[in-house]
Amino acid sequence: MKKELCILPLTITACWTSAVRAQEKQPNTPNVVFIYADDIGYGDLSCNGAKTIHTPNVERLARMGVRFTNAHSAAATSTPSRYAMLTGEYAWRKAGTGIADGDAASIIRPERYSMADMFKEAGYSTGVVGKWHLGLGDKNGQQDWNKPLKPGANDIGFDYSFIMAATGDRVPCVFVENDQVINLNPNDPVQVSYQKNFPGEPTGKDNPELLKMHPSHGHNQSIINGISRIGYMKGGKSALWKDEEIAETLTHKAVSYIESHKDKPFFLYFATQDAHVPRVPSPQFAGKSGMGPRGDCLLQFDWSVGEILNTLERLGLYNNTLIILSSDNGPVVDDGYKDQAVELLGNHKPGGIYRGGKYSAYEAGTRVPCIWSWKGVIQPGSVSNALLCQVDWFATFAEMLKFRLPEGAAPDSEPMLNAWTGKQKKGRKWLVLQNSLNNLSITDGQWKYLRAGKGPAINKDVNIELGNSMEPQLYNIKKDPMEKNDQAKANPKILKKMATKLEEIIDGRYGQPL
Ligand code: NG6
Ligand code: CA
Repeated sequence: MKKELCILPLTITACWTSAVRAQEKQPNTPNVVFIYADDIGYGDLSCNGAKTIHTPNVERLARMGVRFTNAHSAAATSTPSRYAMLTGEYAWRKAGTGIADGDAASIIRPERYSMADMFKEAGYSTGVVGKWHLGLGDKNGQQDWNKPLKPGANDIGFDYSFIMAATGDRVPCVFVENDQVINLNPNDPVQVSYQKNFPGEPTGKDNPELLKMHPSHGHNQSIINGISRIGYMKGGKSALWKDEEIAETLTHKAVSYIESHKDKPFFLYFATQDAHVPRVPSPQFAGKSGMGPRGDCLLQFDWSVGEILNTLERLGLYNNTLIILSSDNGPVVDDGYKDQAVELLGNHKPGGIYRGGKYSAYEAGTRVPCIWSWKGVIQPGSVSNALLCQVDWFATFAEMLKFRLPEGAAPDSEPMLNAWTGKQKKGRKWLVLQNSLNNLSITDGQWKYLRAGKGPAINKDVNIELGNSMEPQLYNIKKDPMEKNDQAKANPKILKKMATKLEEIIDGRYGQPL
């Protein structure tokens, strides 16, 4: 299927003049900057009550805008959250949207109408900098990393991309700029396999003596910069990133993107690697939090936020920029490396008061930090308890731009501009969420029903309750936000109502499967 760049009733002229319209329609066409953290939990930031970690730049952003207390990522892990955010479709509707390997093919295919497509059509420049984790290339495991990796971010609506293919702990450990691995020496090509090692290459499993950071579980394959990763890679020495420089590199790219696009509307999706594993802060932050590398990476994230804010302020863009900060899923302490995160945690509660964490169907899995700031439109320093989800950003931006989406685009995304700008305290009527095993839950803001599903109750490696159970669960989230008292047996009527609604939403898809 070919992507319809502009469908009826939009006329070709409307398309052609969209850039002009975009400029004229202020304040409906603010610049949009996402700062999207990785694995940073609700309780990890001082604006949400953290006491032992101080994140002043995030606080500064919160003072400028509205801070949400009940905003969710669409899933409890990265790939499905990002998929849902950029397509406006719940990821559980689409096979192959689980945590992607580093050699996964493009998960959002070019024919899919994405959020970036919409911004582009509305006359925006569109850029993505940072963690991608949505696959690259045409076929799983078949990429030639020494040639253009197509399709990629530039084929789903981004004019500019500077990305990590997957995650910091997955090979290949290289940056990809506009489809091409950068700093590559043609005499030392990159090879990647998620099947088997390349003969003679050391691994974390067989050569622990070569490691500067040891895995606690998994992460024992190719060794890059003294850290063993998921997957095998060989070659590309000149292209390898240095882990302690990732935050700086990405932040500087994001800053220069803003600088060079300041004169017309732009959309920047800046996805940090902090505080995902492996946590290797720059010397500026190493040892500064007293909580080990995880805490240091939270400070580093805050620094990145500060750099973005300083840039927007310096360029006089505050007045016409919508700044959004959030995270792709909840927090995890030990996610596979012995980095002292558990030992040095002290009283810090990465998920705030909430149960579970990354991977989990319980609240801490998806209830993430979230701030929207837009000078002149959003009341500074406000707080909203509305039930909201990142899957709605797509339709909300369409509402903001007065942009008519093509039929079938963003099928699960609800336009909620008044809620996201803090003007209305009511959020979603129903929200469906997924944990790492695609077990679904549904909430109406008061009740939360967890559908029965297979899987362990706890992931012992990461020490997180996943919410999987062969019995359905029901919690009164309003009265019992910590999900302590399962009400399933006591409230069969509510249980049935929630279960029925969930099945209805599962069955009633509006768009066409691609
Ligand atoms: C898990 C990894 C974890 C992390 C996660 C993805 C192991 C044992 N664990 O499979 O370390 O990489 O995938 O995280 O390999 S996410 O935030 O990108 O979804
Ligand atoms: Ca994540």
